[in-house]
Amino acid sequence: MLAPDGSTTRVRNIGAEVAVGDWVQISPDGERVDTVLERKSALTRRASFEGARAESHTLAANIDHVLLLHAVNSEINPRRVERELVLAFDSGATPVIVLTKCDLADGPPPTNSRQLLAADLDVPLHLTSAVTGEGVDGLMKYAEGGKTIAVLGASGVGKSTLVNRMVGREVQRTADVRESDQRGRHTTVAAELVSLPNGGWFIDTPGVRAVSLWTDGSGIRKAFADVFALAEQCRFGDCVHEDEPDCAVRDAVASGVMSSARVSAMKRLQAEQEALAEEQREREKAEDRRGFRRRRKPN
Ligand SMILES: Nc1nc2c(ncn2[C@@H]2O[C@H](COP(=O)(O)OP(=O)(O)OP(=O)(O)O)[C@@H](O)[C@H]2O)c(=O)[nH]1
Ligand SMILES: [Mg+2]
Ligand SMILES: [Zn+2]
Repeated sequence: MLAPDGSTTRVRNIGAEVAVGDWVQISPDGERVDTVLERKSALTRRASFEGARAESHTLAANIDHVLLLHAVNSEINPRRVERELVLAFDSGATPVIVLTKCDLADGPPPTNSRQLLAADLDVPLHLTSAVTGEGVDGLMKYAEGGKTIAVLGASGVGKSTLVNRMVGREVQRTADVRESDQRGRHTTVAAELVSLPNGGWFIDTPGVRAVSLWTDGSGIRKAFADVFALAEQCRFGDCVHEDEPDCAVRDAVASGVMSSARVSAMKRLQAEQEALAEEQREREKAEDRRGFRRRRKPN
């Protein structure tokens, strides 16, 4: 943890849910975290361990921009980018798409969201190379004025190499990807807050395998703003774009204006969000019942 003079200090953290980037109050004896101050934004996903009930995992807190990193020398999966955009919009920070390793590009890399997602989104897209330095200054500006940027991406896409390049020396360990499939080795194992030369901050994060949603649906509305704009023209206000008459979304798919894969992806994410909401409601009910039994138990 960082003291106001810039030095780091270690305290025990008993019971408090703290993420990298949080502001905390420490007990007067300097021993433990007393309070975690309210977050202005948080990059949160559903915990990914097997069989997990609805639990959240915050990767980084109090961030201004989330950089979604993808390497151009492997195929970029638009469905994964969409999921990451939902997560990033839900965080309350501003998403930025970053295509890394441009020095290794076979063909011309996509230069805008339409080429990548078959959608015109108001999300900036940067091409970078940590080897040549191309595009790195363009990312630095997101941290100007003491701002915080966090990165999100699969292992091996170059998150730690990017922060090293921005700092100008090796502050984070990096490792080669597997030659066969370009996968990384999960070199970064915990999120780290790194200070940048321009006064801003960079939160390096471990590679994320599966991006599971932790959302109330608002991130989906923003990440699929194009579909939602079309849906305004559907005859029914609650159209789910299946077999309703006069559905503007299906018409747009039929005429080739809208990608059908994109609409299907949106529906899958909405179903995932609804399942999560249902799980959370069940859980709250179960907790209420337990609380009720405890209250009734004679002491
Ligand atoms: N050619 C080239 N290689 C790069 C670039 N950026 C990163 N790499 C290489 O990609 C490999 C993985 O980079 P890392 O920075 O460790 O990847 P990471 O995203 O931090 O991975 P995890 O910590 O495992 O999540 C290293 O061998 C880097 O040298 C780049 O712009 N160009
Ligand atoms: Mg790393
Ligand atoms: Zn419709």
